[in-house]
Amino acid sequence: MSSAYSQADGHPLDPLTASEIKTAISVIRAEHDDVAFVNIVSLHEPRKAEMTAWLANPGKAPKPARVADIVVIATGGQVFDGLVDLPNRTVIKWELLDGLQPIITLEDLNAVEHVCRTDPKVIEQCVLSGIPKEDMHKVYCDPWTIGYDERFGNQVRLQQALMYYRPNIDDCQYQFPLDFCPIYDANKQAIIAIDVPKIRRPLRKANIEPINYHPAAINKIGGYRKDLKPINITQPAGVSFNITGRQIEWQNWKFHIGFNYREGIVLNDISFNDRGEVRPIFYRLSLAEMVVPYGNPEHPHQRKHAFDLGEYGAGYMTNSLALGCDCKGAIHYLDAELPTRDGGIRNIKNAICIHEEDAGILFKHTDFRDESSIVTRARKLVIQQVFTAANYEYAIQWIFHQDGTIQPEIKLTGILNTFVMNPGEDTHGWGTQVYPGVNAHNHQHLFCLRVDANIDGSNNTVFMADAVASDAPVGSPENFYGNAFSARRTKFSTVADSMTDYDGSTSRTWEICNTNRLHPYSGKPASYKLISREVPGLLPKPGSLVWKRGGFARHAVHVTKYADDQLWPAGRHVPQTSGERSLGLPEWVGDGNESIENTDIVLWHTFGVTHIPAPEDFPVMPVEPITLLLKPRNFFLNSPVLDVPPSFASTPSQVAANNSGVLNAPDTTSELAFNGDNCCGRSTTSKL
Ligand SMILES: *[C@@H]1O[C@H](CO)[C@@H](O)[C@H](O)[C@H]1NC(C)=O
Ligand SMILES: *[C@@H]1O[C@H](CO)[C@@H](O)[C@H](O)[C@H]1NC(C)=O
Ligand SMILES: *[C@@H]1O[C@H](CO)[C@@H](O)[C@H](O)[C@H]1NC(C)=O
Ligand SMILES: *[C@@H]1O[C@H](CO)[C@@H](O)[C@H](O)[C@H]1NC(C)=O
Ligand SMILES: *[C@@H]1O[C@H](CO)[C@@H](O)[C@H](O)[C@H]1NC(C)=O
Ligand SMILES: *[C@@H]1O[C@H](CO)[C@@H](O)[C@H](O)[C@H]1NC(C)=O
Ligand SMILES: [Cu+2]
Repeated sequence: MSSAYSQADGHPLDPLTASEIKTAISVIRAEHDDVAFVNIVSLHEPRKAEMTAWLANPGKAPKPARVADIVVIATGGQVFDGLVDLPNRTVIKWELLDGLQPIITLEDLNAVEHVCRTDPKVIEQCVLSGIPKEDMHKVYCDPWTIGYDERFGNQVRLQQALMYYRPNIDDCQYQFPLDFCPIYDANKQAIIAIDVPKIRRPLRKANIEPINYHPAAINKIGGYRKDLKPINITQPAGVSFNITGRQIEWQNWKFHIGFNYREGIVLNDISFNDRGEVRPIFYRLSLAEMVVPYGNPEHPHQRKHAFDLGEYGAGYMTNSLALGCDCKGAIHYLDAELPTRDGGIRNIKNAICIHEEDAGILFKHTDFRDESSIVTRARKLVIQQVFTAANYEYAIQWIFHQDGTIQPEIKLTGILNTFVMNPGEDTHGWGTQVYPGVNAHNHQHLFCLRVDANIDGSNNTVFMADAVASDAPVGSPENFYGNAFSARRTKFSTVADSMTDYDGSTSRTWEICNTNRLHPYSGKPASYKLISREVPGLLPKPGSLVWKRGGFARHAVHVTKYADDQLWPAGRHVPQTSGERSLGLPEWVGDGNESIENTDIVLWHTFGVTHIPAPEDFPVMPVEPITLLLKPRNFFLNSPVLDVPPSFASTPSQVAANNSGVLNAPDTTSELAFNGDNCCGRSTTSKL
């Protein structure tokens, strides 16, 4: 029994190992012989009370048991949710789901294209579009979740096939979209309907050059730029972090790096060693959900609003990363192990990359009197994954800074979702012609960051801070000159108080505070401030399908009281939810009267971009970054980076004594760009 159980020495939040996944599947199969497809086998995270007891005393407290969270599809198409206690090899929960569809896996997606190519009705539509029926091998589809289609409900498991054509196998198919949309039933493995628009739009004529991004295509249009010299990153003494299991230590930070099929990277038990005091900051951080609503109102485009995490999984879609391409320098990788549909194991090599980067100036000051100065360089630690959601790529970076700041950053790239347009057709502003005959529809990328806060302990309170002018008029005693302003702080006492939106005009931020620990100088509570400036509102209207299904996106911030298993704000099973009764966060918010003051809380932050496509985004989009900060405020006694060795430091007395100053970390690799040509400053001798 113990031979298949290999996790004995691991951390309770480590992802399930391949052997644990296999054990879980064999336990289920032994009891249920009708399991047709494995959908999910993932760590069922330990209950927080049990977990925090263990974290506080890993030597003595009982170690939380390893439990597998399982979803399977049975031969009749029914879906079961289960839990397997791994050490005991027992099924501790088994539940038939009604009207809920589990995540669509890559294998589910891959099944659709073949069926489309051989379906007579799809072939008929291809021929009507101008594709000879012998060319069906040149027809491709990106299967998407259907969103919710009231004609079919949610008892059958569906995908919608967005259709494309490739004249040549290496052509970018997104320049040849087709105008009809087959609907695939996963249980029947057949096309059950085709949505055909009233106005037909035949395949774009190949009378203009195809646009592609592969090397042969670039060579045809003049070749690659020749004026790039190599930039080499050298780390001659290796990296400054160490890793034990999945626990990383770097520059006073310590945390555990988890991973699951759904959220991808999950960071746990994040603490900072503040001059000897290990201070907890976050219990768990993850990107918990996202939704990409499209803005074209014409049927069936309203169905395009993918929940990429809840409907496909950022872990399931994760790329295997390559040295020097996705991450540069000295890289440490972590693999991921995930179940396959038939109960095997898929290993994603290099699913997560971990590396350091130079991060410019950390701080600097020059005394203008004598040019005595100090300059200290920063570096950052990056934990990264990249996932591909059909046409689009998302690079998720969790960036740690030396000053206690955590910066989640998402880089959007990949290819626009496109639809065919007739010559001269009016897009009505719902999209942009990015290439002749190619319409890229407007859309939003709205991400939900889940912040399970633990600022100096679990009793935290959230405030909203707005920079506002004094209410007192000019000439009044309190504001005689009219210049007064301050940060107005609004405490969130209840969940309803916390449901707030972004306001750039007041530089609005949110502060997660421990009001039990006041700063000795400022008198303010120890806190982490959420600074996020790309926070578009949800554009689909209240009452719309997206508004109902993606309740988390109705506000920039929601704060709820912590509860085990409240992890995913659009619900546990997202595909084909109708939004009649919004699942996830709206359920947890309830009537909003729960107290969230000085207790264990979770902050949900929805941020992102509204993407009005442009030709520069096509055929493959240069990275667009979206970033935000979780920044310590009134947390450290003073600047927490004074002890980072400077690159250069000179004092007024050293300047007066003609002593050039102290180089603490002489940089022997930087050099003048143009030898002898003093282009960039006063000093020709320094190598700063
Ligand atoms: C697993 O077995 C142990 C030891 O027999 C028992 O104490 C524990 O309650 C069992 N766990 C479950 C979930 O049944
Ligand atoms: C920089 O890297 C390139 C390979 O990318 C290598 O050919 C070259 O020798 C390196 N240069 C130095 C100075 O290390
Ligand atoms: C990891 O690094 C930290 C400081 O960077 C050090 O205190 C700790 O002892 C190291 N741990 C291991 C296991 O090397
Ligand atoms: C949180 O506050 C409650 C109520 O005041 C208290 O009982 C509990 O011990 C506190 N928890 C922590 C971790 O400080
Ligand atoms: C919250 O509201 C519900 C009904 O609206 C009520 O039953 C409950 O007592 C209220 N709770 C608090 C803490 O006010
Ligand atoms: C410092 O150097 C300058 C010129 O290099 C010289 O004029 C000055 O006297 C020196 N000062 C001291 C204190 O040595
Ligand atoms: Cu976009």
